[in-house]
Amino acid sequence: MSKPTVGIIMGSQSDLNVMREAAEMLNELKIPFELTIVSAHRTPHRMMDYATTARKRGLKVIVAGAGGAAHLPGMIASLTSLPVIGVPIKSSNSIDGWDSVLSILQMPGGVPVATVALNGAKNAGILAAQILGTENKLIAKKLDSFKVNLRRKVEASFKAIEKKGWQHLQ
Ligand code: RP5
Repeated sequence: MSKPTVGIIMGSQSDLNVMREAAEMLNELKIPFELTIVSAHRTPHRMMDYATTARKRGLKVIVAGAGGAAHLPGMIASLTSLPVIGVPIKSSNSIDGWDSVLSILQMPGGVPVATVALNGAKNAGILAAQILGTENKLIAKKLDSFKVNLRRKVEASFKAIEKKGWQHLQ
């Protein structure tokens, strides 16, 4: 098994239901990743250790998910120069999800976090793969076929609508 190039982390096990979509996407693309829990507030020393050793351990991208006062992605980005993709999660301590979105999105100048949509872990997995795909032709090829499949699905649905009429489709 080759070494993980993507690190998927989340603030709590309660985030896993959302974050598993990033893992499933990377699995589908056969990209080795590691997945663990790192809490900015409850395990701050572990967070520092994770971020400062990430590059040495072979990671190239970090996908970090958190909800509510979602400081994990931004703090990880403050501690490493690896690209960090932030996944805002609508968690039990979120008011309506905007708190998680804004905590991850509104980073100060100099410390970017590439923020996906609320609960957008699938897109975070795809974006991580796309970053790796800038250097890795095999990954780029798989992403190209992924996009072709997206197009084909839409084509199939508009062709079915044009042929049968929308009333006959689910
Ligand atoms: C955040 O608080 C975590 O990322 C999670 O989304 C949220 C709630 O955590 P639990 O109380 O469920 O552990 O730090």
